[in-house]
Amino acid sequence: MADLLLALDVKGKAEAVRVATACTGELDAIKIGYPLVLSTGLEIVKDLAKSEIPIIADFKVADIPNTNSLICEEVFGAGCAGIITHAFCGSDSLAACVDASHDHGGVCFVVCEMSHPGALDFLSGENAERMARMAKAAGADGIIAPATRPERTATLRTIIGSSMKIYSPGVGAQGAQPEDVKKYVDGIIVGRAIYEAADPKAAAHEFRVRAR
Ligand code: BMP
Repeated sequence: MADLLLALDVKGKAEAVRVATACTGELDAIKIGYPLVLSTGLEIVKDLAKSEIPIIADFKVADIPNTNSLICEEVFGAGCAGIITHAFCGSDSLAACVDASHDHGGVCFVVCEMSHPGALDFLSGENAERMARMAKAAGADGIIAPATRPERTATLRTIIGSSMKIYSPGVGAQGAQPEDVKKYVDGIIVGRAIYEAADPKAAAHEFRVRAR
């Protein structure tokens, strides 16, 4: 049984609030990222907070430790419940992100293997497994692993164990189905297949039911 996270990659407050409001009751969390936040500012977090579900900032943080900590300060200060970081900058940068998240009462998820085909160039295989071990050692709350390669997500699950969560993108527009990964993960991340649907609530409802 997996939760449903909406990847709200729309532009502008009106559209973001329209989709989030339409999906009320069907979502377990909303993931926001650069497309939305660059078009609205972080104030959008307060507008989305009305939906009373956690807002996770997918900023794929990838910098030196001090900068990572400063980014976390802004994200959690704005009201987010979680942040998504990269691990490839090294264990000190990763630890800064995890520690700052926990200091602010939030959670930190670590990108290990990405869902798109180009991930096979670098963000996959041995590198992904190494980053999963790093995420576990850093005390991260979970990892991001691909629904498009469920066998890889299953492998990463064996590395992190059951005490950490896995959120999995790639369902819907990228071709994966909830049934492909739901037994390995704690949540599926769905964007376009919900926010571009004629009836986002109905689409979200269907994904939620299929993820259960
Ligand atoms: P969509 O369902 O529209 O393909 O959106 C997927 C979301 O998950 C996007 O926000 C994307 O940035 C994110 N994502 C992904 O697709 N693959 C990854 O490996 C990591 C991601 O964060």
